[in-house]
Amino acid sequence: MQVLLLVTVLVGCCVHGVLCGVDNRPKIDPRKVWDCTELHPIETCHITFVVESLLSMTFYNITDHRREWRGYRAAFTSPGKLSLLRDDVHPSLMEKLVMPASVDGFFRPIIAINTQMPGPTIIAHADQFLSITVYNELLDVKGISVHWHGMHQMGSTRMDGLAYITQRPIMPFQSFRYQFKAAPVGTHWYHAHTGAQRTDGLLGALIVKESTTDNRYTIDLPDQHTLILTDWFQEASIEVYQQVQSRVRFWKEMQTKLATHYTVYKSTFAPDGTLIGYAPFWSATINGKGRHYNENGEANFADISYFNVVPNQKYRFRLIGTQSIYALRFSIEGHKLMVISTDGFKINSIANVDYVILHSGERYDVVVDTSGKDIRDYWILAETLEDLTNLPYDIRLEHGLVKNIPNVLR
Ligand SMILES: [Cu+2]
Repeated sequence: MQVLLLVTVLVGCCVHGVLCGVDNRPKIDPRKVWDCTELHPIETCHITFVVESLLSMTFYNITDHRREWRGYRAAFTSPGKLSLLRDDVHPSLMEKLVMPASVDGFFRPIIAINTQMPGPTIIAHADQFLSITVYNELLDVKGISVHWHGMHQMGSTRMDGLAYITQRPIMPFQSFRYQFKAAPVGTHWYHAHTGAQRTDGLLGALIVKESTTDNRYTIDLPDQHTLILTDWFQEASIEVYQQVQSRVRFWKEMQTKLATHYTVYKSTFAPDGTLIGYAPFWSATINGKGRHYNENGEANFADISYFNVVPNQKYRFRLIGTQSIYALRFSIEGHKLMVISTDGFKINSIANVDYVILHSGERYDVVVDTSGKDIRDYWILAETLEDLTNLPYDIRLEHGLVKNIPNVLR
């Protein structure tokens, strides 16, 4: 009788997956690029997104497509070099670990897709069917949805990803399968369409390739030359939004000073008087990497993105603006740009452009010509547009950063 009872208890545990090591979480596919163009255009491309609450500057171990619960916090100890903060972890473990994003070198809650931020790049044929299953594994028990920015969704309105409008949000530990045709061609993206989740990292590039190559450029590698630009704050997006929308403006300084002495951040403006900074700029990143600059203009050790090119070629670079507040002026040191398309639409090319300005949601495809250039690294710049020349000193100090130079063309 005693034996029978013991067996019953064990079976009960297995059913709930608690003691038997059963993990019911969806499996994580770690690939950074889902290249659906490897399939025939009439074949449906099946993609899986696992959306999770993770931390920047933290490594995770993925074994058998499942992420271990514990993370390993890291720091930049010299320019671009990450080290684990715990010395009881064997260094060889680091090679096995993955970091969703180092962003600007600061530790912060983020939202990752398949343990990556930004999420994986999707590359599709024109008119190819995509089937994307999105699992909501967030810890904060909120619904999510994913909007496919730029997709016309002809005949598939229900797949537009607008929570409470075209679908119910995907509730915690549930999933939703988006099925739609990748059209029109061009540089597009996807992002959360609920609350402030987009600017915490629930986003990525969605590239729909033309069937023929445009002769204005020779090399089009969306897996390598897609640049996701964003502004990045120390606080989770919901805190930034709450402060700004409650009309108290931004009061971070108050918490470190006497209440009688606090300074609320004062908004900054463009040279033409346009309000552009209602929360202080902190950092900008390209593809989840960038450096933070302090009030003296000194950069920290955070890693930056590198984009490989060779001489005497014309490359198509695809720029995607995904910021929450700040527009960014994009340029490449020593190179003029040729703008060939915007927001996914081809335009009559505009050559000899010094810079393009990207607001949130905007895309520009530019041709970078490497002919006649010295062989060396060139800075890629993403700068805010604020006029800081006539501001009182304390606001400059609070504002911190004048110029952000996060990335390199090499
Ligand atoms: Cu959008």
